[in-house]
Amino acid sequence: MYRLSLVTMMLISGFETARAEDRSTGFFGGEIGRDPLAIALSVGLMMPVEDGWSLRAAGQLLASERFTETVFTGFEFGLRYAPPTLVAPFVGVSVFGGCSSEPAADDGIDNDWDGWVDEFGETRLTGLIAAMIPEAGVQVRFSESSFLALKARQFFTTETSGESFWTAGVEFSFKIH
Ligand SMILES: [Ca+2]
Ligand SMILES: [Ca+2]
Repeated sequence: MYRLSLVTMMLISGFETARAEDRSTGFFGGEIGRDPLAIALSVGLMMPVEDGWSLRAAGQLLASERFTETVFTGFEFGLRYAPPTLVAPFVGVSVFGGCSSEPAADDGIDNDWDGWVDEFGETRLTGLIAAMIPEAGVQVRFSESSFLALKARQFFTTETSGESFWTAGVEFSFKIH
């Protein structure tokens, strides 16, 4: 827990530095794991800090056939190092926190505490998840701010079944301003 809060503090101070430089790029990616069958989709922002280091923040959907609740959505924060070459191997690590939910518009309860009972689209929380995700891969740059990456990641999750697994996937980064 101490290590996790230390990482969080490092990420927050890093994000403040990155915001000042304002050179962020957007990215989206998808990956799949075969044993167990798992899928992760992410869309986010990547902010160069210095000398090849980047901070990353993304919304992520994570699903696995072995999870108690199959699909979780949440946010991921991470750090990646890639040398500034045309073709660059990279390594990184991120933390993910998410939740799962189900429709709850017919149970007579205000599940989301917004003052409306059983309003259209109301859902109830069914599970929480956290994960630590080391990664490695190779990226090919098209310009200063865009690249295509092939990546492999290992998920260590708080789930009680299928808690650890590998995925492989692709990621595309693009300029946003
Ligand atoms: Ca409600
Ligand atoms: Ca309800």
